[in-house]
Amino acid sequence: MNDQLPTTSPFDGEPAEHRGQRALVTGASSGIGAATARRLAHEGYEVVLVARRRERLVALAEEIGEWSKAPVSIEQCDITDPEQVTSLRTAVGGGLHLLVNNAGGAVGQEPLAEADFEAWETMFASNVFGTARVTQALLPALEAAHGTIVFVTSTAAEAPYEGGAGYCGAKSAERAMVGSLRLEIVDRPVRVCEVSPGMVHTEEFSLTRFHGDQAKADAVYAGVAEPLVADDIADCITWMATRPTHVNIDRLVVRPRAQAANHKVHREG
Ligand code: 8X3
Repeated sequence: MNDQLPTTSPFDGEPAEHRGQRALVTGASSGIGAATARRLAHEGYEVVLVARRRERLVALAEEIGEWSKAPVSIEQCDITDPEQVTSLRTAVGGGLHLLVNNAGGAVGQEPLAEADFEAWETMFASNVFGTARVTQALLPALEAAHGTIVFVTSTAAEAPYEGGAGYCGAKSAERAMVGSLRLEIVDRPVRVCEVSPGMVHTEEFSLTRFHGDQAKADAVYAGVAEPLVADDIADCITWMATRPTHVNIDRLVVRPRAQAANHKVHREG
């Protein structure tokens, strides 16, 4: 056992007893996904952590397992690989109460005139096709449990910005999927929700976007007194999921106070 791991929940109050519900979080290895897994575990969900990086999932499962009263498990899966998604469906089996479609992200911020279409393919593979495949694969299990799906989109889907054609396009496509799905399954007992985060300072989002260039990644948040942190979005997701089951929160758009719009960010100094 790693004695660096916390032995108490990072949240106020005792973790809830196991509520007999199971939640699956994609992209759980860092950022919003990891924060959401912690929050849901604190609320008493049995959490299934899904991501490509097994060692990160193991460390997070150990951390949560130190204090959570509900079981936590891991499923290594690259959601862009159809065979791995099929295996995930088999591993999950029946009865899933909550799916958090968080895996995805941005790669590059070039103008269209200089766009790297391999980066676009990477973005569409995870944010759009991978998310669609996971949703399709797990829909029967969600329906069996009268479950909820929360898609983590982005304010990139609210309005395009310069250099965002690929990412804004992918997140807009994901948003369209959310809207279509909600219409298609209105007669079934599954809620379809969306959280649309603005500027969230996480370990990896901007670093990935700028191909590991830490200075460029840091510049995104420069002078912003309080960008959102991953747990702010995890808090929103947990709130949406824990409303009474007849209440469907269609979409929450969440930005830091200093970001009034994609283009309007107050920076100090
Ligand atoms: C994150 C928000 O502004 O980088 O999805 O597109 S933004």
